[in-house]
Amino acid sequence: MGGVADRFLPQGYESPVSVKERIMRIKKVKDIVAVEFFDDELDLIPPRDLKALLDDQGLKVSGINFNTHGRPKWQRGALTCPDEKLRREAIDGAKKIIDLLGVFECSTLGLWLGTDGFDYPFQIDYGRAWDLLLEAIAEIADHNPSVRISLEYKLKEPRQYILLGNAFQALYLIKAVGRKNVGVTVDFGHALMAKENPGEVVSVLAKENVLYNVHFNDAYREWDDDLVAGSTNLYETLEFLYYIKKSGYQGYVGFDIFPYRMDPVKALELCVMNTRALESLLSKIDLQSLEEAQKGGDAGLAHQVVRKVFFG
Ligand SMILES: [Mn+2]
Repeated sequence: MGGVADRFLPQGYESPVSVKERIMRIKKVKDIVAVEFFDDELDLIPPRDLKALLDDQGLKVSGINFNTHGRPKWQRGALTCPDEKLRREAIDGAKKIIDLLGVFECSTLGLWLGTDGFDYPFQIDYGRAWDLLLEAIAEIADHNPSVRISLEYKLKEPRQYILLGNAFQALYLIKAVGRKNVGVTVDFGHALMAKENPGEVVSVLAKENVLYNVHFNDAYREWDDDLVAGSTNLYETLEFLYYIKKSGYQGYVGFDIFPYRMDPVKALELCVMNTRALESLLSKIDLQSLEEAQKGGDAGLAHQVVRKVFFG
């Protein structure tokens, strides 16, 4: 919502934008009911002041994410940091956000662990790293079992390999840790990047009751492009939304985008317009014919059913 930067223009594509101005920008977009943010926003504004600003605009908080990637002390890992003192600070930092969620009437802590991973062969002992990760997630989950811990996987970046790189590594962690309040944030672009089919992932995670949050965007697959949702890969996007709906998912669909060279309000408006238009296309699919085609595993028949919503 403003001041977006990348490594080629680290000072940002526009001057930094205040929290209040960013909230006002969000409010300009119809149908946006909630915001999700990283905890470092709270370095700029006290929690109660931020809550008041959001209340003034009628916006809820869908989740707060713990920023471990933007703090140099955790460059070699946060929950798996080899320095036990810094690792303890990371676990306690997550718990501190959990304790703050009540202020925002929010029950979801997002964990995207961008630095918990490795860059080179032989750099870390994978078994030890996974033990540390499992122990840390268990401790964070047990801190308040009524808070949902939503793990956002991503194949790479900033690390060359992130430990939680795909949906099934996340699902393995959830099964191994055995806590009822740990689930997954599926980011459409992260799924593409991991060579996953986003619709399949949503379907399986929902079946396991661990689909906690959805980040909707688009990408060309090689990278986490964070493009406007519904702008690039239409069939797979339509299928993604189909399985979100079919699974009975009751959570938020959030837009996680980086509109570097685009007006952020316009980009967010386009996300909403595309989502609404895709929902309307979904309602036009002949579900009975689709299910018949799927029973036989016939791609030709299935495609014939779905293509009609695009081509009539
Ligand atoms: Mn995301």
